Amino acid sequence: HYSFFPGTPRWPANRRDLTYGFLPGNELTDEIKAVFASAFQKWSAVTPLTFSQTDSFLTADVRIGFYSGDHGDGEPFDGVLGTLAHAFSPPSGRFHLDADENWIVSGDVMRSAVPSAVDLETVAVHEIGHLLGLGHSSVEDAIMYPTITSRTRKVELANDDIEGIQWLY
Ligand code: TQI
Ligand code: ZN
Ligand code: ZN
Repeated sequence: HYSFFPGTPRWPANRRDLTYGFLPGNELTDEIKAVFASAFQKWSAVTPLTFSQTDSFLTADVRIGFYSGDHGDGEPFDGVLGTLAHAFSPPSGRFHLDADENWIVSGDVMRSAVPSAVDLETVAVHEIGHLLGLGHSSVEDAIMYPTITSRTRKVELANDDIEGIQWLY
């Protein structure tokens, strides 16, 4: 079953059209940006929320960046595997990914020759759930289930994810 953060934080009713921006300097390819667009689309399809990319990182509602190791928020990344990414509850909008992961952007993560390959969209869909206010779920098929077996791709929302997000919005 789905869960929420303590106090059930969510984006307020007057902030349902959210912008997202990428950390300047990360120099992300269009292919990587398309992965994030697809991940946001999974959640906008089942809520009144919309997401659009902005070039103004500092004023974006959701700020996405790839960082290595200690990056100043008290939750350092740890190199390959371990923590892959973290996102904070509403209305923080901070969405950080570990730059040291072997991110798979397109192609089949299950067939990757790299044992530590991590599917970017799988992690993005999960972290956006956190950004919107979902905690972890006890349902194994849910996007918000807290663990994943390696080299897995899971990007479709389960009924449990949809019920949780529709309770919030
Ligand atoms: N990052 C953890 C996560 O997003 C961070 C975290 C731990 C957390 N406890 C939390 C966030 C409690 C909110 C509330 O869950 S992670 C997965 C999964 C991670 C893990 O790097 O471990 C995914 C990131 F589910 F696959 F294990 C993304 Cl998809
Ligand atoms: Zn961080
Ligand atoms: Zn999580």
